[in-house]
Amino acid sequence: MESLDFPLWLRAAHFLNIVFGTLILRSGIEILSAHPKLYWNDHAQPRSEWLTFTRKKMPEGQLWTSRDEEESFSSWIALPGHNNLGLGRHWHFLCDALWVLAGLAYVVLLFAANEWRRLIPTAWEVIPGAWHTALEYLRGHIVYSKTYNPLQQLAYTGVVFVLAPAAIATGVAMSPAISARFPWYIRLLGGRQVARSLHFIILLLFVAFTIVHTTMVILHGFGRELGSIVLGQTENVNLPLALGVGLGGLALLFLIHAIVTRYSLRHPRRVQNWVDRPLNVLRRLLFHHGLSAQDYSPTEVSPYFRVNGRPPRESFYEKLARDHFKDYVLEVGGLVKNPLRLTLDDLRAMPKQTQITKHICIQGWSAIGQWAGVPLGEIIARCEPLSTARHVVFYAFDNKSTSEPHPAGPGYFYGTIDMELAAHRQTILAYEMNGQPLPIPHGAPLRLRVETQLGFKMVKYIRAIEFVEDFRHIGQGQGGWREDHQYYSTEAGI
Ligand SMILES: Nc1nc2c(c(=O)[nH]1)N[C@H]1C(S)=C(S)[C@@H](COP(=O)(O)O)O[C@H]1N2
Ligand SMILES: [Mo]
Repeated sequence: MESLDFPLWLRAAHFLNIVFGTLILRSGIEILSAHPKLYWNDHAQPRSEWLTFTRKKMPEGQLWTSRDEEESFSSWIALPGHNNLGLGRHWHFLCDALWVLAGLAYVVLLFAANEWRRLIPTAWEVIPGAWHTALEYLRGHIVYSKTYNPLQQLAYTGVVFVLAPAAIATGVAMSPAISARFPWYIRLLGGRQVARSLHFIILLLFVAFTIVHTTMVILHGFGRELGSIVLGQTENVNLPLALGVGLGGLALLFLIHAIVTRYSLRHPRRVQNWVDRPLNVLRRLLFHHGLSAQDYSPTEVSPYFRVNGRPPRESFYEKLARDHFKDYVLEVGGLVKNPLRLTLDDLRAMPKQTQITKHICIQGWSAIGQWAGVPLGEIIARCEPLSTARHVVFYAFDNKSTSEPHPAGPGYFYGTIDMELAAHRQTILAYEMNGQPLPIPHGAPLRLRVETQLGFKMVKYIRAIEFVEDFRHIGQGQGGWREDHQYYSTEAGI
């Protein structure tokens, strides 16, 4: 047990870690490209970023949206590359789940097989020991021993038991469902954008570790180390075989990346349906059912709130807007006992709810705003959906082919939520923002707020509401305009 004869399960775990780790890395970079800016404040205040990966400048005094800030990264660094946030997220979450599973199996086996002893330091002497080893290395003394030296113990334990859990903890903190249900959790971390920045720094630490680790392996004696990690041999290593297996593993890694990348770019809908949809079972379980407990204070309201989704350009909308929406009528229909037609005055006469919440856009930015309007539950109580109604569809006034021909796409914006989210206490039809009538860029005259979900679910410029049994016959059948055209997952709790 004191030698480095790695058992097969440990070598397999090492390889899986490389496969999932690199896929997570590239898909993570894809996600970053959708909002290539990092902040320490949850207003994601423009020009307050501490790090950016874009040269784009947003025009002053003119409406720009967060889609204009997106970058397109090469497939060499991003999975799949070319501005495909939806697909990047599918791979990121799939590989996260598999990486966590493989990691748990590894840790369980580590203890079951008593392998943990060589990895986990058992005495505080490891700290001065690691320091001395580091000094030795810096002096050019490569100290090879059959057991891990204190520096290795510290580094490996740190990666497995500190860095990996920290990556998970900061990743989960980015879920709107978690931050809505447990606002203290992101406060504890210093905010959502702090969690996002830390998530990125953790990535850099993983990369730094991998570089140093690989260098050390080479310095310690490449042949012997390769023998132990691919063949489990430390004595009399069969070097050609070790090299063959090692290179074979590397080739397999490249092949996996190449296939996943090409397949995603060619068959985005299949990736959405086959990779993402099965994952929704897990995502629903973890991120669907909690209620939002957000109650930020008025002093926390963001000085600037980004816009995503440009206002409608259709003349009938522009006419409504010119008349301050006095002719606006919200149509409520579908599988309901009482179809409704409600003017803004009708809506204002209903019970009013005000909430200060954090908006989290799928691209990465956040902002805090105060919203006031009618709880959707009030509408549900009045229209009385039939028992067959399972989803609520929100149809919008913005035709994306005119409001945002580039880089957006065809058809009118719409979105759906299920009856459970519709009944949540912070699900409202907002007609006010920060104490003012809802501004046009933010969705006048009426927009949805579903405070446990990503921003794209919160349809602006609502024209009509329909209760349906299924949404597969609407649009391209994915549950919303962004799901249809950007391959987002309709399950938007993370
Ligand atoms: N009608 C409509 N609603 C929409 C969108 C859109 O393009 N059209 N974009 C969504 C996205 S992606 C986000 S993040 C929020 C942004 O809301 P805001 O513009 O008020 O910040 O609106 C959502 N609702
Ligand atoms: Mo968004």
